[in-house]
Amino acid sequence: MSEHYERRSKCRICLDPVLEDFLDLGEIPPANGFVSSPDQDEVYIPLVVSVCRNCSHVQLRNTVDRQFLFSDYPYFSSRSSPIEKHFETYADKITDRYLDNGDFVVEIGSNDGVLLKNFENVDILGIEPAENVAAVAEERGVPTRTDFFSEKIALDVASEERRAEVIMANNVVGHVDDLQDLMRGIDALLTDEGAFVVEVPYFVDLYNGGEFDTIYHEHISYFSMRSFAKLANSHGFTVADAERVQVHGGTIRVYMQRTEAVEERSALVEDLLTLERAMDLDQLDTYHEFADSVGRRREQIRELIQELSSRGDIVGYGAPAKGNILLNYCDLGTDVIDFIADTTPAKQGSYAPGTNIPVRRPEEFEDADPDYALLLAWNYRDAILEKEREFRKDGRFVIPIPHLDVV
Ligand code: DWN
Repeated sequence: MSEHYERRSKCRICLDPVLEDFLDLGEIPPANGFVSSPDQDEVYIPLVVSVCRNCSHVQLRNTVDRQFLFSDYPYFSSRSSPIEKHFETYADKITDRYLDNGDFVVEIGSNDGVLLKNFENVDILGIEPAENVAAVAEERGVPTRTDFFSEKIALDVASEERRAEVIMANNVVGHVDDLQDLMRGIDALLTDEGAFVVEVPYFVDLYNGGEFDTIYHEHISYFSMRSFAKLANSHGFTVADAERVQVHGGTIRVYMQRTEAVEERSALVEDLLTLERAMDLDQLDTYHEFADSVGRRREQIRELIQELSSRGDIVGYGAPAKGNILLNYCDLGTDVIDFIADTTPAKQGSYAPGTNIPVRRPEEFEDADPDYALLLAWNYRDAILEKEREFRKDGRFVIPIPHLDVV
């Protein structure tokens, strides 16, 4: 075991020791590990993806120390306006579907309070491990406990406050190594009729879109509906409903309830299980073929960027975690990318992990007026192409994912 990560042998859902590696993205620093100087030492960690030969759950071979990853976190959900809008709609849906005045709502991994701040007439509590991010939530009036969620924390909250009618976890459950402890915590904190609502990138979208850059050390699990059903059922819960949501490159939102509280499971749950079977996601060959396609995409991206850099200046647009995976895996550094522009003050003035490409304010993108912009935040393509109409009069965006394109 390294001081920063530990190699797993057992599947995190079925606990069987039958993991098979299928994709190796190399040794890369943590995707949100922005550094203050190009001379700063960085920790390179193997990024290897495995699939369980028993239950087909896709997951990382190595678990990185969560304090190392999340204690001082540069990602603030509110810095991406489309995400703000997404969570406003989300809060309305949860309120209409589950809540009465005075109910108790908890969010695990609540970041800067971007979702909880939208709830009214209910008691709210965020649980967020990154102290710097939790402080922003508190400033905006979202009571936040700075902790990693666990069964112990759940029992503590339930005893102090009461049990929750709704617990939400958005882009968090994929970050959790001990899923069994997580579910025991949900069982301890949720009311008998309550709902555990989970939003994570959907593996079907990752697979179909070739979204290899969304694979990074923070994302331990890559969920399918089959994964969720198995995890829920092993703890007395059922996936009662689900929906696919177009954020972060394709997301699934699942609604879990205690099995005895579910009158009827929605048809979409069965439809997604059928879709996954039709994609042969229960076959090992499927994953090895996916890995081959990722290797081909890497070469295509490298060749295009090197060709374009011989014709003009290229800057990165957005400094998302996934962008750092793409740049490191495709070996694209300061030799071809001049800098990266990003709206997040915590990232501006830093250097991207591994490549040490400088991260600068959006104003410097306007001043530089480059020939090409590599859209690292491709998941916000429509909003950004609309916002940058002026640039596009003579500049071009390079879209790397899901289809390599120059627009
Ligand atoms: O799971 C996670 C996902 C959901 O969010 C977290 N582990 C970390 C984070 O991943 P990410 O960094 O890939 O998220 P985003 O939201 O794709 O990051 C977008 C980045 O681009 C932000 O740093 C903000 C920036 N941005 C920008 O500079 N201009 C975003 C927009 C919309 C813009 O116009």
